[in-house]
Order: sequence, then C-alpha cells, then structure tokens
Amino acid sequence: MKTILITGATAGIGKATAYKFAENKCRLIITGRREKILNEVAFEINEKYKVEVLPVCLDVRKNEDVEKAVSGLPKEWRNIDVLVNNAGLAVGLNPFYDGVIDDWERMIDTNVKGLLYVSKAVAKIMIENRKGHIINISSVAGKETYPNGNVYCATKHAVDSLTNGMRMELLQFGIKVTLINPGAVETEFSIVRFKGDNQRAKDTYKGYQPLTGADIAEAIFYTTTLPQHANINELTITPSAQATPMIFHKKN
Ligand code: NDP
Ligand code: 8X3
Repeated sequence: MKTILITGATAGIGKATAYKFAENKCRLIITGRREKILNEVAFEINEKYKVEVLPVCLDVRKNEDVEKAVSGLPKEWRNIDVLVNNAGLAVGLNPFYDGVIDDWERMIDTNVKGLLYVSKAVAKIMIENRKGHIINISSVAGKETYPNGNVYCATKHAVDSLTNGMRMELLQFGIKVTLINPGAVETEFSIVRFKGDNQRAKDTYKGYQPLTGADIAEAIFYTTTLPQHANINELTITPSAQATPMIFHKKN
C-alpha cells in the first residue's frame, strides 16, 4: 500500500487529491494549518475509504516545524512514496507598484520557500529509500505572466524552475519529479486571493465552466500510475474555455 503526503489538504485541489488517493487504497499523511478542518477531512476519509490517515497540522513556512514533523514521523509512516507539494496561494491582484509587502511575503514564503522546506525534508527519506515521486503544483501562471499577477506568477515560475532542478538532481536515486500546471480551478483560491470578497471570487468563474479540484486530482493520480521506467515530467490542464491565463471564451 502506497503512502502519500499531501500539503494543503484542508481545501480545494489538495483535499480532492486526498480523496482520490484514498479511493485507490493509499494511506495518507495530510497537512494544513487549520487543525479542526484537517482533522475533519482525516476523519471523513477514514470513515469513507477505511484507509489510514495521519493529519499533521503544519505551516509550511516554518522550516523548523516542517523538519520536526517529517523527522518525527512514526516509523510506519516514513516510507513516503509520493509527495504532493500543493499548499500555496495568491494574495492580491495589483500592479507591483501598489503591491502589499505582506502579501508578497506570504506568497514567496509559502509557494517557494515552503515547497523547498517540505521537499528537502521528504527527499531525505526518499533518497534513503531509493524511490519516490515528488509532484509540484505550479500553475499556468508559472508558464506565462499576466498583468497584476507579478509576484504570484514569479513564485510559480520559481516552482517550474525548481521542479526541473529537482528532477535533474534526484534522477540518480530513481525518484520521479512531475510538474502540474492547472488553469482556473474553482476552490478557495480566489476567496483567499481577494481576501474574503466572496462576490469577486465568484465572478472569477462566471461565464464558463471552471475546473474542479477533482479534475486536477484525477491528473495528479494518473501521473502516479505509470510504471517505474516512465515519468510524466509536466502536465498543463485548463478548462476547455481557457487558452492562456488571460484568454477565456466566456458566455454572458
Ligand atoms: P485552496 O485555497 O482551496 O487550498 C489551498 C490549500 O493550501 C489549503 O489546504 C491551505 O490550507 C493550504 N495552505 C495555504 N498556505 C499554507 C501554509 N502556509 N502552510 C500549509 N498549508 C497551507 O486553493 P487551491 O486548492 O486552488 O490551491 C492549491 C494549489 O494549486 C496552490 O499551490 C495554488 O497556487 C495552485 N493552483 C490553483 C489554481 C486555481 O485556479 N485554484 C490554478 C493553478 C494553481 P490551510 O489554510 O488550512 O493552511
Ligand atoms: C491560479 C490560476 O490564472 O489565477 O494559479 O493564476 S491564475
């Protein structure tokens, strides 16, 4: 039975990914900052799929906590087969000259530094085991910058570049590395980006059918089903009505 570690499993893509792997009889380590929700997700998944779920309340921005959490995993949970680096966020949508420094720091600290902290801690185990698969959730924003997306786009470009580096450096240990670039997915993402402005968040998905977290979970899961000799390096998935981060075919 495979062990899957998913960061940011309290909502959206991460939560859907947890369900998808559980449905396929994997055991899960799930993380997130909101402890109550995290425990509820763990409980629901365990009830529904009868697989073991270990909730680990964690802020990926805190390297000491990340190191402690990973090195302190009980022996029977250390054999991690797949790491899904999903925790991430966009905060704000302003020209950089009106940017809020705290928003920038939250994005850089979570999307880039947090992903690195978790990857380093888990790679140590995977290197010892000479096996593993790291799946980094970037974005179409990591492929193409759009106006007012400045720092968010830069963090996802960094994830793109780091993924390539990880693949090169982990190749010798038989560890696979995959990049997933979703387009518009209706999750809590826009509520977070617009700081709780639910109407503005809703409007983001008006006039077309956005992806769901389950759509991305399906793709993530698929990349883990290939035989050891084959790897999907990168997948970009958008709604059928989206061509680039900015170009949508919307109906009024
Ligand atoms: P959600 O806001 O629905 O979920 C984000 C998850 O990340 C939550 O579980 C949240 O948990 C967790 N998270 C955020 N910050 C931290 C932190 N500091 N430490 C630990 N966990 C954290 O968004 P999505 O599911 O949409 O986003 C998931 C990933 O997908 C992100 O990396 C995002 O950039 C990317 N993405 C999203 C797209 C979209 O359109 N929705 C498109 C392209 C990429 P908690 O708050 O409990 O900590
Ligand atoms: C999230 C999608 O286009 O809002 O990464 O940046 S987008």
